[in-house]
Amino acid sequence: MGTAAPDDIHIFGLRYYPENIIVHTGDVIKFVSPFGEPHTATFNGPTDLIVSPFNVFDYQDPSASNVFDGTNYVNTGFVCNDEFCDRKEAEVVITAPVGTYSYRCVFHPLMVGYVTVVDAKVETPEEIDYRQWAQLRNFQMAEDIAIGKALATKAETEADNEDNLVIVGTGNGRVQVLEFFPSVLTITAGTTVTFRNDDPFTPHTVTFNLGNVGDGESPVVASDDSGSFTITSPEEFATSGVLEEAFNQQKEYEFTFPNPGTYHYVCIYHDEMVGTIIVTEAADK
Ligand SMILES: [Cu+2]
Repeated sequence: MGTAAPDDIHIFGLRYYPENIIVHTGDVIKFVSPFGEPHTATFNGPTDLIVSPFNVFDYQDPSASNVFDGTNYVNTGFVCNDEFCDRKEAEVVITAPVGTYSYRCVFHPLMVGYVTVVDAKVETPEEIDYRQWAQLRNFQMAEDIAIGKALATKAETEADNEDNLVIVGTGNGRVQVLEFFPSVLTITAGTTVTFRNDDPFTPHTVTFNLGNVGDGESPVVASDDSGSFTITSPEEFATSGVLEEAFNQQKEYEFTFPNPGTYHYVCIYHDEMVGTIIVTEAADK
């Protein structure tokens, strides 16, 4: 489940690798998630994910049975390599008859995998040559990393060409790029910066000084629900709240910086995402 690019851009594939697996009745599929992003493998789960992606916590725990007979609900629960999940791997026993079955991740509406059960007399690719499996997996990972790099280049170019714009991650539902573009932006005092999430399916926040959050404040609730907020000092807590088109249609937030200083911010969901705004004296002072 999921992949990551080896170099400096944080690209994550929202896909099962391989996406399609061929098994016999009685085989056990092991789902492993090596990264922090949570996933599930859910058979006969919810179908309204794109409409209401945030009912996902209903699916946090594994279903009572991990035996999939072709018609029943089976859910691995949250799987990831992070304290957020109880487990890094999960197994599903396939007892379904010959046929093709789909399953999906309740977190990521476009993440769908397929299990094809073949007759016992038919060899599966694993039996023919184990390397075929690895090759397919690697091919699909390489494909997604290339998509991620293209998305990153597009975001980088767009942010470069537009003044005072920070792109808060990008993605297409199958691949997510967890970066701020640019990660360091220098502006003069009094400038307003627009922060825009270009990934319609991944929630992000732009949060300054999480350590100084006050009573009754929360990083997921915008500092001002008008869509813009003025930050007066580098120590002040401020947040955009959740930016995600599919969830709440709030994909942009503006912050104004009247005072010089170095302002660090993070996305509370993704450790990879850290950014800095450097505010210099206004030219006319
Ligand atoms: Cu994020």
